[in-house]
Parts: sequence; C-alpha cells; structure tokens
Amino acid sequence: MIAEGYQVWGLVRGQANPRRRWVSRRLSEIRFVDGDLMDQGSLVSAIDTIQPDEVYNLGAISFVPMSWQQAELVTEVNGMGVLRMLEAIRMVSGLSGSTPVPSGQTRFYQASSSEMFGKVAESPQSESTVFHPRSPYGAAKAYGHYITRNYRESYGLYGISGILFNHESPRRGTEFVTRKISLAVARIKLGHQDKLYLGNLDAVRDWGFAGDYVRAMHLMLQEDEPVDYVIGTGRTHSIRDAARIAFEHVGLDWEQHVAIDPALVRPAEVETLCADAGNARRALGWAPSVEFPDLMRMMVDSDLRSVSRESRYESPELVAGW
Ligand code: G4F
Repeated sequence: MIAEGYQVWGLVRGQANPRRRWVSRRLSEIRFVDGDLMDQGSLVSAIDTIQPDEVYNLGAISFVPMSWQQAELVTEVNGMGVLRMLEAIRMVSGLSGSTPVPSGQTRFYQASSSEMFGKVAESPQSESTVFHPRSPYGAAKAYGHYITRNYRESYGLYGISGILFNHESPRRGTEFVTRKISLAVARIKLGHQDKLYLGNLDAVRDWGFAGDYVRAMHLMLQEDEPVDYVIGTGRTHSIRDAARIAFEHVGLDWEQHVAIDPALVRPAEVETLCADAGNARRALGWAPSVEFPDLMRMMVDSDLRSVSRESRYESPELVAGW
C-alpha cells in the first residue's frame, strides 16, 4: 500500500502496545492512531481524525481455540467490533439511509473467514455456500459478515467482505499449525528440540500465501460496486501433508518426530475447507502465485535462519504448549 502511494495508518490498542514498535522498526512511514474495537467512541474519533479513503478491518482474536476459552470476548471483538467500526464510518460519513449517499465515502473491507463454512454444506465453497460455523470464532465472523452486508443494504455504505481461506507466511504466529510445524522442523534440525506435538492430522485446509491475499483485499476495494469474494487456491492438503513436506525439506522423516497430543484436538473441528475463487479470478483477475509445498519450504527456510541467528529461539506459544 505504501508503495502504491497510500498514507497508511494503524489502529493501535492499549498502552505501550509492543506491536507498535515492531511495525515502526520495519515500516517507518506508517502512522498510528489509538483505538479499540471494544470502544465505540475511540473508533469514531479515529475515523474522524484520519478521514480514510479505505478501512481494512483485520482486527480480531484470530486463533480459533481461544474462542472456546473466551467466547464472550471473541464475540465482542470479532463480531460486535465490526458493528462498531461500521457505525463509526456511518456516523462520520453522515449516512442515514434516507438521504443520498455522499460521493467519495470511506470504503470498508471486512476480513470474513472460511471458518464460517465450518461443517461444509458443499465442496468447494463459494460466495453462495451456506454457513455452518463450528466455533464461537466462526459464529462471530458470520455476524461480522452479515452486518457488513446489512450496512451496505441499509445505508448504501460501501462495505465488502473478503471470505479468505487460510493464508500463511514466515510472519505467521507460531500458534497456527503451519508455522508451528516450520519452527519445530528448524529447531529439530538444529538440535534444539526432539518432538513436535500436534492435534488432528486429518484436518484438510486450502492454504495460500498471505501476500497474494493482501493483494486480493486491495483489488476488491477498487471495484465500482461493492461485492463479496471468496479467496483461496482451490488446492487442499492435510496437516499430515504439511508436516511431511516440511520435514522432507530438511531431510528428516516426519514420523520419527511428530506425536499426537489429544489436548490439541478441538471440541468441534472444521474437517475440510476448499475454495472456489472463480468469481475473484474472473472479476478481479486475481490468482495465487505460490503453491503450498513452496510456501511450507519458504517458512522452514525462514525459521532455519531465525533459529540459527538466535540459537535459543523459542516462542512463548510453544512454551505454553500450543
Ligand atoms: O492453523 P490453524 O490454527 O488455523 P485455523 O483454525 O484453520 O484458522 C485460521 O484460518 C482461518 C481461515 O480459515 C482464520 F479465520 C483463522 O483466524 C486462522 O487464521 O489450524 C488449522 C488446522 C485445524 O484443523 C487444527 O485442528 O490444523 C489443525 N491442527 C492440528 N494440530 C492444529 C494442530 N492447529 C494448531 N493451531 N495447532 C496444532 O497443534
């Protein structure tokens, strides 16, 4: 976005948030505004201060297992937080539903999720597939999806939802399965760890490269009319495949190192996800550029470099057992 000439602002929650420093060190052009998806007034103030052309709501508690432990909090942030952001844009833009929509209004992108499909009604999943969420996280995301559509229909607000399937990169949090595997493979290869504990190896996901998915989000908001799109590769792999590819990349046999921890199996699992992103391909000209085996290898290589640099590289999440 910065390369395209945008002035980018980040909404920062909480006092002395360490991510602010992390982002500033890498992208000094980014400016920050304080705000919290749990606090309506702070969002109105942020939108009023910046008067943004485009708002990307990627703010969420994104780790699905957390949503069984703190269901109310996840619902507040991931569901009600979307409503609060829409209200902030509506109020500052003066959208009432009965007066004409002003030109040059703020455009809103909501990060919807393939978790909404949950116990899938059909395969692959497209924009018209019915939702059956399997977690409080998925249910909250479904609310965010529908309320975005409702503000579009009620107030003429330019709001869209991108239904993104799993997207990964070397920056992925170490609690998510691809990065948990890539970091463990690097640590095992370099002699810092022996076993990798995982949950359900049979779950199947449609994984893509996060950089491609960010490009899709931007493309969606440039359309004349607001339309929701599914974004994914249409290719699937199991957790077992992901582990095999990652261990093979460093010349190790995954079966020698992977063990099952039943505590990591979820109360209700999303067994399989596979995207039909045909509409995005046709309307936006979007296509993924990285195949999943190459993505896993990219993540393992990055973690090999990190672990070699900091020989005791250990993430708090791994220490906590996730
Ligand atoms: O990597 P995961 O934790 O991602 P999950 O639950 O699919 O959610 C991610 O993608 C969603 C889009 O579909 C986003 F909305 C969401 O915010 C997040 O980014 O788990 C993937 C699969 C699951 O089926 C899980 O049961 O991997 C399985 N798995 C098996 N063992 C494990 C583990 N997942 C984790 N995190 N850790 C394990 O040890």
